[in-house]
Amino acid sequence: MNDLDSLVGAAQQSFAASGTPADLENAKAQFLGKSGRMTELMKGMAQLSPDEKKSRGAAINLAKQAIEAALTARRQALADAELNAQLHAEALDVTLPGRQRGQGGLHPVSLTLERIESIFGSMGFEVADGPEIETDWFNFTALNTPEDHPARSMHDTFYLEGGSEHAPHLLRTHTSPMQIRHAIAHVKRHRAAIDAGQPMPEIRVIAPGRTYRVDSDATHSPMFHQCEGLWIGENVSFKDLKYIFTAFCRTFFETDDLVLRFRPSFFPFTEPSAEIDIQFPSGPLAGRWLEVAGSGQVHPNVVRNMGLDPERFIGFAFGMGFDRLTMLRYGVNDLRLFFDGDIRFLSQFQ
Ligand code: 2NL
Repeated sequence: MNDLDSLVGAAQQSFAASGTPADLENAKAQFLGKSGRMTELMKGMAQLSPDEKKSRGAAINLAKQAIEAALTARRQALADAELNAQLHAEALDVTLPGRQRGQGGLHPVSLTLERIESIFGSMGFEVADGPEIETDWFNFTALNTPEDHPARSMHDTFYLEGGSEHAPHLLRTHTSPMQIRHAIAHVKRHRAAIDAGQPMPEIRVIAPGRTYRVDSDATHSPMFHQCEGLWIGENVSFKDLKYIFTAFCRTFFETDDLVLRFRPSFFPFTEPSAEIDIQFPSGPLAGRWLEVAGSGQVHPNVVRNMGLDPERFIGFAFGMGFDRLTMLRYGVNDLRLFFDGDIRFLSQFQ
């Protein structure tokens, strides 16, 4: 092996041993640089004869080309390795499933609300909406509730600052005020026809929503959900109430032989009044009377506060808490579970 072959071999070895582009450039300097070994060989040519120069020059050139080719190949190999390492490090598996966003769903009490609206909607009831902050006229006075009634005390009702001495503001204690507002607007729209003795389209409305009372324990929450219903016309009687409410309960609980009981009671806004109890024919609650609603024929004073003559217009109303209906339907025994916001509990109702 001559000196040029061993130089080429040394360069190839040195390039192969260079693990990074910087190492490789250092190795290159040793062989091809200004004071590198190739330059040394060229200098050695000075003493040669013209013929020797010619053949030696050609041999050196071949050796130089071989070293440059080895350098280029190694540069390419290092660049490829770097690119591969980068591609590997930044690898994306496009076949992996995406990160799902939670589906979300309705709260069980909202599911009940939708059921109530749909069932009463199918029986021709509109859905009223209205403010949660009320004046005491809409919440109490219009509903024939006397000034000294215990429900009006600060013990039972959340009063708010603002309002006036004659119209204090409060958090509504039932959803009746929405029905009063709905009835007054309805009567206003049909005032001319009513006064002319023509028929008025009946008031048939439900009012679902949040209500507030100063009360908090295992079975009472200061905020709870209520749905009231109101049907006023010239020929509406207690038997319509019994029919409507029976149909509602049987549809709501999907139990055709559910039994209802109307038990005499008292409310300031109805006369006569009745509690409504239900009884399941079978299942874990069979044989027990469960109170689900209050009801009655709308008191003449309340009919008058709607702008109607109680001698001509008559009707019924009812009110029920639907947190309790939700508990009964799903077999939940603690009201607080609905308001704790534990997703493990709430997600079971989807
Ligand atoms: C109960 C009792 C009841 C009403 C609510 C009502 C509404 C108007 C006129 C007359 Cl606008 N009455 N609502 C009537 C009877 C009972 O609720 O225990 N609710 C949970």
